Amino acid sequence: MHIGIFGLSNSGKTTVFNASTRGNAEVASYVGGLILPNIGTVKVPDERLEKLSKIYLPKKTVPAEVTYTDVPGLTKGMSSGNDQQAQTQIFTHLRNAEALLHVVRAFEDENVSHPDDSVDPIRDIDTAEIEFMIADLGIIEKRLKRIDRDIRKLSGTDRDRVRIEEQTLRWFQELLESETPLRAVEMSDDQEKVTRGYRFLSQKPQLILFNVGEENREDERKLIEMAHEKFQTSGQIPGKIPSRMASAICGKLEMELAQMEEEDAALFMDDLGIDEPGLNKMIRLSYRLLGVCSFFTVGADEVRAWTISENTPAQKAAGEIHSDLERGFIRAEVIRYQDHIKYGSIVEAKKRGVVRLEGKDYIVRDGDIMNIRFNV
Ligand SMILES: Nc1nc2c(ncn2[C@@H]2O[C@H](COP(=O)(O)OP(=O)(O)OP(=O)(O)O)[C@@H](O)[C@H]2O)c(=O)[nH]1
Ligand SMILES: [Mg+2]
Repeated sequence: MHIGIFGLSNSGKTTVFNASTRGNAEVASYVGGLILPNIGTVKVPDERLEKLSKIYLPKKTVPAEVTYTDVPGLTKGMSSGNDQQAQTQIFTHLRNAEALLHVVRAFEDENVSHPDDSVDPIRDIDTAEIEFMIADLGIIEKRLKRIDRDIRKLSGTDRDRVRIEEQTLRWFQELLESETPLRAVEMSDDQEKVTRGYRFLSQKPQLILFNVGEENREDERKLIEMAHEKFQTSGQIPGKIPSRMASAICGKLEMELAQMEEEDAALFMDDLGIDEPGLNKMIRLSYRLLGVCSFFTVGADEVRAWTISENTPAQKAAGEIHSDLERGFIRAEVIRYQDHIKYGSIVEAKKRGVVRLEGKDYIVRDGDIMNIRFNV
């Protein structure tokens, strides 16, 4: 599970990266013309896991994880100027990510320069989106130049496949030329299959994260609403995987919070009138953006969150724990998290009849607590 952080230079990417990974990277560095990104793994905060842990007092509590990659920012004219090579490298790192976190500057600070010389978050979202669309177009044009020759060389189903690829790419080309990002369109399975390998940037799910200053924290809501309106981002809609979401944090404040001891941080948040760091929400949203959810296993040894794609059947989910559990799957004992909390223990929950036995095709839901019965 891998998320790429991008944005214009000085938008606060490394600040957000450091706060979430509790790291101290200075800048994503260039070494001999090569970009070395900062890579860090983050535990997904989940109060359900904490509550289960308080019930079981296990030796180990293992949360779900997400990996973030922080690359240098885009600068003005990068796609055409001398920095073209740098941009190609940055985009290659981003293409390898499953979803993107777009850090957008919304803080004022005259000591921090902006590549466009003024703070204008909505404009910056457009700027980055256009760079993505230009890059995607470039890839498509290059491929289309040679695709006829390939089609002539091929026959049968291979030729059919490349024909579908060609049609899909021509359609994408039209969309991009009319400034429609590819994440906005619905594709057939065939179209998806023949274009998957391109890993287009404008197709990746995206979380827009406004980095607001301490002095304009109250602008958060306004910015998010603007993004909802202008970029059709959505909040968390149950049962639906959104392709673009918007949220906000105050990077500088989060950085300070991340460096404090837990108790001091709690006091500090009390003063600010917030009940959890903004980063937690950001991490949860980006986890969700990946189209994944968590189920739990519980016991005296370990209470653990497991990451699965939404709509995963029980047998396949069991394979996430161990391949033997998938191979020898018999049934899954399943209890909803809320029921477990309500009745305090599985034994009590069983008495109340809320522990169900499910077969291999049962679609696991976010927050299910599972015990897999298997035989190998
Ligand atoms: N005032 C203020 N400054 C911030 C905030 N977030 C980041 N900064 C400052 O902005 C500057 C750039 O922050 P970085 O996190 O390095 O930005 P970046 O996006 O990683 O920059 P590049 O990697 O060069 O693209 C630093 O001096 C930060 O201290 C904020 O919320 N408020
Ligand atoms: Mg940086």
